[in-house]
Amino acid sequence: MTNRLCMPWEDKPAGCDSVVWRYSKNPVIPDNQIKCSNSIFNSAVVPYEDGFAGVFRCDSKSRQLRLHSGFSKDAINWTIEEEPINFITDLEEYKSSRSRYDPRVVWIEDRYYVTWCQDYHGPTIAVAYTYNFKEFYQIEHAFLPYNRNGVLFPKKINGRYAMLSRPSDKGQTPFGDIFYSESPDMNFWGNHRFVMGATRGWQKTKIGAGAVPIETKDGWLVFYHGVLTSCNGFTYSMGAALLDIEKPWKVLYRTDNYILTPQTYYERVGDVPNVVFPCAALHDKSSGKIAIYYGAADTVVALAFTLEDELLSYIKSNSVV
Ligand code: BMA
Repeated sequence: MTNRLCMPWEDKPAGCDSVVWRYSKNPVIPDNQIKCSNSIFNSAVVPYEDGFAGVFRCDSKSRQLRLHSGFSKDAINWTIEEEPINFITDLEEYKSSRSRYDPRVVWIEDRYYVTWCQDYHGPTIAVAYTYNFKEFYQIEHAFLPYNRNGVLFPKKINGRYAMLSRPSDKGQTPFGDIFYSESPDMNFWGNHRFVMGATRGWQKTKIGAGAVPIETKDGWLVFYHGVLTSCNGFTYSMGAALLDIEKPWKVLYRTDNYILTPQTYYERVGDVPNVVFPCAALHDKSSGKIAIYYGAADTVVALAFTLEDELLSYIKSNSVV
């Protein structure tokens, strides 16, 4: 990220005692922003040229799960392409996939990489790269089915690309822990390591990495989702963890409390109620400002803010690893 990132921001409201606070004009992207969309949620944004670009999960009115690219000057008002991304690939068996969803986007070295969940005999982690958010080149899937929530680190670690992911099943997955994998070439993935598992309370059923990790003085900062099962189904909340810089499969700290949970109307009511699902974060190094993009109730995209120093001390003093 640049030192002068002109990112969305609102100061913490007076009287707010939580470490993460919501944008007052949420949601930033409504369900019907483009003609074909039933819902737009779980989407990823990054700084691009003199503004921002992103990859958006747009479920269509025929309920196909698709990815669309988009651009913005201020990361709040977005122009999203009406047509889904047509991924360029020689891999015939990947072209016909019926479902693409939950993208993450990251700049590594010389290009933007997109990871997402794609149906290939069940969900697995697909990978593509782009230079301009117009042409996207899809390469080999990172893992065998079934897997979700593939999130790349923004740089090589110990000389290798690094990714978090969450092995899953074909359905709604009543379990799930986060693992770490490495690749020398973004093609072959191995050296798999357990990072952290589902524990208790809001993160008792399963967890999954959310935004691309942010490098801080205290470790890799990871926003992740945690799921609780109630008699009414799943509730998705957000937590944060700090992972060791050199060995990111070592968890240094992890919030015992959620840092965001469904409490507003747009988080509690929608196609899937009670979901906050982080997929991206903008970070301004010089000011420590962080803007977190999350899907709300599988229907809209919302935005929340935090400050790096305040969040790091919160994580360290409210941690159960
Ligand atoms: C997960 C994924 C997400 C979704 C969440 C809540 O399994 O499918 O896309 O936001 O469930 O429905």
